[in-house]
Amino acid sequence: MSDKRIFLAFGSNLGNRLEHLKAALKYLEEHGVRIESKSRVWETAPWGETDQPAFLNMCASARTDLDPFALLRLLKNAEADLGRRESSHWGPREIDIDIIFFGSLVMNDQKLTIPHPYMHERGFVLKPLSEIAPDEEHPVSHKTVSEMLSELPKAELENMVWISEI
Ligand code: PH2
Ligand code: MG
Ligand code: MG
Repeated sequence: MSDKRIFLAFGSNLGNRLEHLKAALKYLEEHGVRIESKSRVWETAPWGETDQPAFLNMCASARTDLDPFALLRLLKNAEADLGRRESSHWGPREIDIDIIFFGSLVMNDQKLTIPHPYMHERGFVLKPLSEIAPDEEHPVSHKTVSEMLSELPKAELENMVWISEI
């Protein structure tokens, strides 16, 4: 069994958003994902589908023995158990947990793309990620998280404020 370092992004914009983030971290700890570091929690303007409530977003690094598909299944189970209902692709959700990096793995499967295909465009991922892993390299572009963050359009970071520690 190989132990991999992974980075996850969390988001919630329905119900008690902070409690959803806390419950997600607890759920993962109880199911074989060892959380190693956590960013602060940021409130961010909705991206993609803009007519929906503001999100709370955060990132965490963790270690796991699970393979990528087992990890994806666990994240989907966590989302369902924590009360996530069906919504549109970029629509509102109680909790969303996405795989950003999985070691230095690169994969493009119908069900799972790693690294996350939009991570380099999203302030709500890169800003929290930069708090815990500024020097982590994207395995395809070889840019660090800090570099990707500095290349974002300014507007992408304007509508986000940090809310609390977690
Ligand atoms: N997630 C989405 C769509 N839009 N916007 C923000 N600010 N934060 C998110 O986590 C988010 C989003 C779909 O996963
Ligand atoms: Mg998402
Ligand atoms: Mg998701």
